[in-house]
Amino acid sequence: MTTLTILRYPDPRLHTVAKPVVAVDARLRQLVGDMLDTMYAAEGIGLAATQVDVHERVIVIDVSEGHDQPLVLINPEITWASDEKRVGDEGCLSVPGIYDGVERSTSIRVRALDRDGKLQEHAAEGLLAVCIQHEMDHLMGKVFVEYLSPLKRNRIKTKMIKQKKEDERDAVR
Ligand code: GNR
Ligand code: NI
Repeated sequence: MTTLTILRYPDPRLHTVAKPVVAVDARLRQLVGDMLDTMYAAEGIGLAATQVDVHERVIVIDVSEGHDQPLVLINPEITWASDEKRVGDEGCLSVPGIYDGVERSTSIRVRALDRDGKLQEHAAEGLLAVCIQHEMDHLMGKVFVEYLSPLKRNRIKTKMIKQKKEDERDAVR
C-alpha cells in the first residue's frame, strides 16, 4: 500500500493541464493502485492524477457505500452532457474543509480506457456524474473554487495559506 501526497490549493501545480496516457502498462497500473490507496486513505470519492502531481489523464473514483466499486478512467472524454444542470455542494481533497455549490450537468456519458487498456463508455448521473465532472476539471488544471466568486476564492486562499503555515509549525514541534 502506497499513499501519495495530495497537493493543496493554491499550489500552482494544480493548474497544470494533463497529457494523454500513451500506454496502459505496469507503470500506469502501479500509479492507478497508488491513487486508489491514496483516495481511500483520504476518504475521498475521487482523485485525479493532477492532485498527486502526475500530469497524465488518469482518474480514480468510488462513490459506493462499501468503498468496493473502484472506477478507473484513463484518457477520459465526456461524449455527452445533459443541458439540465443542478447546483450541488462540492468538496475537494486539495481544498480540505471547504464545501460550496457548483453547477454541473445532471447526467453525462464518458468514454475512457479502463486499467486493462480497454475502451469503455459509461453513463452517469447523480453523485457519480458530479464527481466525474469535478475530476475532469482537475485534469484541465481547474479546481472547483474557481467557479466561486473572487471574494469567496480569496477568502479560501487566505485560509489555506494560514492552515499550511500552522501545519508546518506543528510538523517541527
Ligand atoms: O471526496 C470528494 N468529494 C466530493 C464531493 C462532492 C463533489 C465532488 C467531490 S470529489 C472529492 C475528492 C476530490 O477532491 N477529487 O478531486
Ligand atoms: Ni478535487
